[in-house]
Amino acid sequence: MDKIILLDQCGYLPQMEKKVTFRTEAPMGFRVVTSDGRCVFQGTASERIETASAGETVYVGDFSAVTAPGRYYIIADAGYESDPFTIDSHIYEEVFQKAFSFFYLQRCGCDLPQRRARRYAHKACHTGLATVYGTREKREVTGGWHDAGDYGRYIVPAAVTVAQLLSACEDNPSLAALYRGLPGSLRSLPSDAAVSEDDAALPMACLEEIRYELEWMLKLQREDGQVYHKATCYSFCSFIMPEEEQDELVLSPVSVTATADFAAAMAMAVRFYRDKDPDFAGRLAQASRKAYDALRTMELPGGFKNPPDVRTGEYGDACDTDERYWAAAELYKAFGDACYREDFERLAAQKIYHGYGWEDVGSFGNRAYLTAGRPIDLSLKARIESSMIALADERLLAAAADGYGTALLPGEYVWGSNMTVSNNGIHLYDAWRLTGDRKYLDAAAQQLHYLLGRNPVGLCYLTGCGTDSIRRPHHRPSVFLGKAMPGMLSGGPCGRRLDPAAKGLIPEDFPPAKAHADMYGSYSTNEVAIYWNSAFLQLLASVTA
Ligand code: G3I
Ligand code: 9MR
Ligand code: ZN
Repeated sequence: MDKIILLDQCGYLPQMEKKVTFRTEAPMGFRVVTSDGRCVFQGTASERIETASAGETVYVGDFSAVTAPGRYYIIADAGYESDPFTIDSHIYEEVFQKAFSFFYLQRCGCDLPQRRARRYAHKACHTGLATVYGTREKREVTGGWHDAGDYGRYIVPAAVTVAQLLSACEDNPSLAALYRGLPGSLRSLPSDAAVSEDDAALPMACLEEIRYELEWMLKLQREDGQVYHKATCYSFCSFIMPEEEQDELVLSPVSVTATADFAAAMAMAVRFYRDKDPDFAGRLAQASRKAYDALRTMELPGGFKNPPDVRTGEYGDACDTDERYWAAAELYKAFGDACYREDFERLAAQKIYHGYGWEDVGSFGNRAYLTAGRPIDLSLKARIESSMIALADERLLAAAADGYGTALLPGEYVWGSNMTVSNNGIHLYDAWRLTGDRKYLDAAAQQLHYLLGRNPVGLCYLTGCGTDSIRRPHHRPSVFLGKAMPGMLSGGPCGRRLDPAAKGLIPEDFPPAKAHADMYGSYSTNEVAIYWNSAFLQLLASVTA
């Protein structure tokens, strides 16, 4: 039976707004009760919200007045009980730790020893040379993180993931500093980067993990500066462990989006590594500028398309202007050359772009320009800010019309909808930073609560967290080992049936926010991906900062 009371299964920080959804026919009285049965709050869920995305009318209650740390649950007057939850100022530390650990466990090209990876230990995978598509040239491209439930490694999502993880560290350095990696991981820090007192506030272990991806990305840049789109096999393998995928690796052709995103992510990374490792930062800077120079003469209209015999993820994107926009802003911030500023201002004069996802990356550009710390055009600054606030205002309206607080409209439940939920939260957070208006921060936090349990499916979408979370994600090691790796965000409901499992299991007329199948086969609703986890982590870090 469907759950009647929906809330964040992980819990709330004491000062957070706390809303709860009741799937009842009428307003519902409820009590917040401690685990030993003491009632600490009594209220009525009286706000009636017709929620189109879930095909339901629900009632919403508010227990923000409960702020004392503790373990609680909710009892409705009609007798229904909620999942238990915790109120505590440290509640999200473990969530952050788990979701960040995912990146270590996705590492490609190195042994994951048992003392660190436990059940998910495996031997080095994908260590063979890759063939440059259509040639006999071979290149060494080991390293990086597997993209998702498959073992491909793709530059476009990699760049976005790096940018979001760095943003998470920047927005909430003290949360990020608590990440110490998996058991034993500090031992693998380079000796000159040993954690000292001074470094206590710096997310060393996070930066070490992100560097693992950056080192791989550097290998995908061609001598002329252009960047290969991806390193994968020709097709997806079956549900096997990564080192068992022994098919030939192929480097798909270069693309504009890969080259631009690469330039941007490298430029962004420079400022995080400059003090800790100037040589590495220098390599990043050089690679970034070289990619940007190459980009000036690159034109591949229509975006990247898989060669006929390559059947792995495409990450095709017909519009590459927002990627150029992000690169120009990020290089201006990192290096200060007037040409980068001119490029950005020329593109921004035509359109202000937004987006923190693999396909739309404009928001990274806006952030970089606004925080460049260098001369910028003040009237353009004002236009970017008001465009960001207008976007957040649209999202605020959508969230208010949804009984679960999500800022998605019914038509927006696409493949990876949980990424969009996360990124909507970040747009709302951006508006909070610009205006100081608490309503944006509260709405941003609602996006987090939706992901962690206050949703129409009634599951915590992050594996291994909460009382009732995703158990059968489309993720090869999890399927092979029969146990969901912890800390992974499921892609989330998808309004269209885009895989055989979803077609077979989800009725055609099911409402979009419920169109999810916690089944291994459902890659369009229940896969995982590095850029979904990074979106989640950036949202988590920002709203709890
Ligand atoms: O862009 C259109 C939009 O205009 C339209 O309104 C909307 C309506 O459905 O669809 C949008 O296109 C969607 C596109 O993503 C952009 O969001 C497509 O329907 C949807 O099929 C497509 O899904 C992508 C999927 O690959 C299939 O290509 C996901 O975003 C993307 O995250 C996913 O990525 C895969 C990799 O290919 C392989 N590795 C796993 C990874 C995660 O599943
Ligand atoms: O595992 C693959 C997943 O990462 C992709 O998102 C998905 C869509 O491209 O494809 C999955 O692989 C399936 C393939 O497309 C068809 N044969 C079965 C594969 C595993 O379910
Ligand atoms: Zn691998």
